[in-house]
Amino acid sequence: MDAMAIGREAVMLCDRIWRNARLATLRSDRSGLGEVPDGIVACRDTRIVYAGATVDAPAGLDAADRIDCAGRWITPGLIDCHTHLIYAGDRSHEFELRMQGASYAEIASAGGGILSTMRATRAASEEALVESALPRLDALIAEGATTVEVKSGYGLDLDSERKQLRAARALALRRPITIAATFLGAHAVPPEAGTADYYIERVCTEMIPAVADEQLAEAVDAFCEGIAFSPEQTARVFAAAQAHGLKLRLHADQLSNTHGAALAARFGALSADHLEYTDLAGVLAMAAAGVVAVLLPGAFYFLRETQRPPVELFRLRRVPIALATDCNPGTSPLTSLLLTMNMGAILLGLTIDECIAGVTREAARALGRLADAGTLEAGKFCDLAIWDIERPADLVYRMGSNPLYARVWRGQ
Ligand code: DI6
Ligand code: FE
Repeated sequence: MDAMAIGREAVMLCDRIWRNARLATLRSDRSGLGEVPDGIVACRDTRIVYAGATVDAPAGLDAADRIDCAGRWITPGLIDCHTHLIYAGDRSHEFELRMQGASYAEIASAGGGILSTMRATRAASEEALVESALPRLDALIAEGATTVEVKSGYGLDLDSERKQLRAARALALRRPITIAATFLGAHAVPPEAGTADYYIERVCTEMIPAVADEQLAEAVDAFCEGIAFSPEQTARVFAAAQAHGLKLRLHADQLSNTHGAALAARFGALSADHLEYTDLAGVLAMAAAGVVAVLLPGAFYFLRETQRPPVELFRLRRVPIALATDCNPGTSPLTSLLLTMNMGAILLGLTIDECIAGVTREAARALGRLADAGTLEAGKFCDLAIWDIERPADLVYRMGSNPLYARVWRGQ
């Protein structure tokens, strides 16, 4: 081999390199946040080709575009793995009623709650749904979000659910963001359905097959709760979803213990979410099945819940913990993953590292997207958040200020 060929082989050219940075890689083969005090991230064709210590970088790694991060911290782009971002209407009046003493359940049974959002969502065009969701999405993006899950569940008939899912996916055409769409037809019983059983039948035999056929969602979720659907009805939804190759998520044990966590585990769901009332048996089942616990401190706060999810048991049994906004008009009008992390620490007792992992690596795991996102590792999408902070704890500590310096989605 001649010298030139050797020289050429030694050069590993990529599109862009972020250098002189401190990294929180979140790699699970490293302890804590997988911190690298003097690191670089290199990107080619939307994917990371190297993320790690500058001294360990492959010889000859170079790029035309080399960005000096001046010692700033880089984390994986943030991931909001549980939102109801697409909806129409306004529920601030219900908030006023709640502040005057009405309960969430009372408002719901008086025709408010999910059904009031359903009426507004049915009446809205797909474009209007996209437009009204963009400010909420932009708030998440402004804090470094690069992947956002979006659920349907305010249409509650096939055409309106389709419209909601199309609007969710259209968000990705309007902003540089990865959208993961989830079908939540089993969110509430629409008035025209009569009984819950009849509606669940429609969900299983008409809606799920159509959603799967048209590839409108990658996962199916359900609201398993005393005020919503029973474990038995939820099991029917899960069986239909599995028959159509869709992933499973579950709103479980939020307001009471209906053994939703164990049900999610029995079906091999990716995640069970909320989990305030989950008991030891539920935690053990989740641990055995590898179900991610998605904790939603925004809803816990907004509903003034007092029963905390069993965080110590999750830790002890090594159940992965993710955190998300649950952004929705009724119980968590929250569009900040930074504040979500702060609430995770203060209200739920999570550590700093658990909070940061909860909106990156573990959120990716909850979406079944760990191969593509959630850590700074070669092969994953180059989704980065670059922060003006001294220590990672700054991300969890602050309330209401945003230290994001730059956000990178797929290398751009
Ligand atoms: N759990 C919740 O807290 C929300 N949905 C759900 O499944 C409530 C949604 C709403 O009130 O609009
Ligand atoms: Fe939710």
